[in-house]
Amino acid sequence: MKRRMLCLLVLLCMLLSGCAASRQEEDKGAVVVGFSQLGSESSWRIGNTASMEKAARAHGYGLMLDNANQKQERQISAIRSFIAYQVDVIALSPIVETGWDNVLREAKDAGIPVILTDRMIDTADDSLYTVYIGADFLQEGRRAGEYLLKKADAMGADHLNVVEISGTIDSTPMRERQQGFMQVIDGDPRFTVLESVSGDFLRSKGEECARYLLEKYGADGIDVIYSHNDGMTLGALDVLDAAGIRPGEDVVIISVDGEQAAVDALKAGRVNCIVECTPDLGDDVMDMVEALTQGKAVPKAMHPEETVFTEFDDLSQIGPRGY
Ligand code: GZL
Repeated sequence: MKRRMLCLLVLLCMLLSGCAASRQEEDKGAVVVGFSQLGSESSWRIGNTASMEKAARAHGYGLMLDNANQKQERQISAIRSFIAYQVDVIALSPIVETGWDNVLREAKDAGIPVILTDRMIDTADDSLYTVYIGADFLQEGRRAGEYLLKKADAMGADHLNVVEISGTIDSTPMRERQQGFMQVIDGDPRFTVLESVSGDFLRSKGEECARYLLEKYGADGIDVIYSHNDGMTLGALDVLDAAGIRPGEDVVIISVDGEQAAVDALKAGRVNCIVECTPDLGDDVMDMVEALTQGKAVPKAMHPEETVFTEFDDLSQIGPRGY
C-alpha cells in the first residue's frame, strides 16, 4: 500500500512539474481521485485535508493531493494534470467562486466527474460539476445573526456597534456568511455595522484587521466582532488582550468553524458564540466517488449536519474537536 501511495506521490510531482504521464493500463483497476485543495491557511483546512486522506485510505482509493497554497492558477494546473493522468474523479475545493468554466469544461470533455467540496463556484453551466458537498454557509451566517439577537435581548442593549472580519473575498463562505448574518440583523435598529474588512481566513490578517478596527473606532466604539473563522478570531483576541480589552465581556465575539483552540476560548468566556463548520467532509466525498464510479444517480448538493455553540449552552457537552 505504501508503495502505491509513494508511486502516486511521485507521479503527481511529475505531472505537476509538466512531465505529464498518463495512467498505465494496469493502474486502471483501482479508483484514483485527484484532489485540488486550496491551501493550508487554517486549522479547519488542515483538518479538512486530513479527513479527505483518511477517507480515501478507508475506501482503498489512490489520492493525488495537490495543495495550491491559496493560488487559483495552481488549482487550475492541478486539474489539468489530473485530466492528463485520467483520474476517475476530480475533487475541487475552489478558493474563489469565479474563473473555473474553462478547466471544468476540459474535465467534462474528458468524461471525468467533478465533485465540488467545501466551496461552490459561480457558473451559468451547472453541468460543469456533478455535485457540491459542503456547508450551507447562508445558514451559518443566519445562526451567527440569531445568536446576536438573543445576546442583545439578554443584555437589554439599546444599541450595539458591529464590525465584521470577513474571509477570502469572493469565496462562498465569505459571501454567504456575510449575507446570512446581515439578513437576520438587517432592519433591527439596535445594530449598526460599522465596517467589514477581509482577513482572508488567516490568523495573521485577522490580527491586522482587529488592530485597524480598534485604532479606527476605539475600545468603546466596538461592541461586537463577527469573524468568519476561528483563525482570524484568535488573532483578534491577541490584539484585544494587548489593549486591555476583555474579549467575551467588553466585546461580544462571534466566530465560525469550531476548532479546538476557539472552543477552549468559548469555554473560558473569551468567545461568546461559535457557529460550527465541520471540516470532516472526507467520508461524504469518498462515498460519492464510490457512487459515481458505480454509475449511480447522485444529488446535486449535500450539506453536512452542523450546529452552533453559544455561552447560553452547556459547554461541558462539547467533546474533543480533532482540529
Ligand atoms: C469553510 C472553509 C473556510 C473555513 C476557514 O467551509 O472554506 O475556509 O471556515 C477555511 O477556516 O480557511
